Amino acid sequence: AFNGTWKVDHSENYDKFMEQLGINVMKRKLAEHDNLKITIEQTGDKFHIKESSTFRTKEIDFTLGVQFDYTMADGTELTGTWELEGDVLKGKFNRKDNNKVLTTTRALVGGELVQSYNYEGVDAKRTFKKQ
Ligand code: MYR
Repeated sequence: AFNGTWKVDHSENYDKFMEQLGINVMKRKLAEHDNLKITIEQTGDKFHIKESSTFRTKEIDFTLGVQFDYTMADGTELTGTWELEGDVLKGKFNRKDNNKVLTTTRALVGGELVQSYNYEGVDAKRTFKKQ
């Protein structure tokens, strides 16, 4: 059900979230308009993600419950896992540089893909529309 190509439509509190991550204002301004597009291909418990934005294109493979590494667009390295709880994908990642926790979820809400983010007490949300 997550399968498809999803293009970011709007974000809530994403600037504050990035600020909490320590991303400088210039990069935050660019990231607000990153035109993020993700293509999700799920086969059983395996996911193949194609990420494209004004920053980069990137392909990611992971298996539910299996730890993997991910580098954010600003270069920050994370390691963690995605798990499926009911219909919601729940991600728990640790920054490699300070070991602090970043959590994220993906859920389908009224035909849109909603991704939530939390880092050190700050929540954000990005809503994606299917292409
Ligand atoms: C994926 O499933 O797309 C790969 C793993 C994603 C890990 C969590 C992503 C957090 C991104 C935060 C963006 C911060 C702004 C640079």
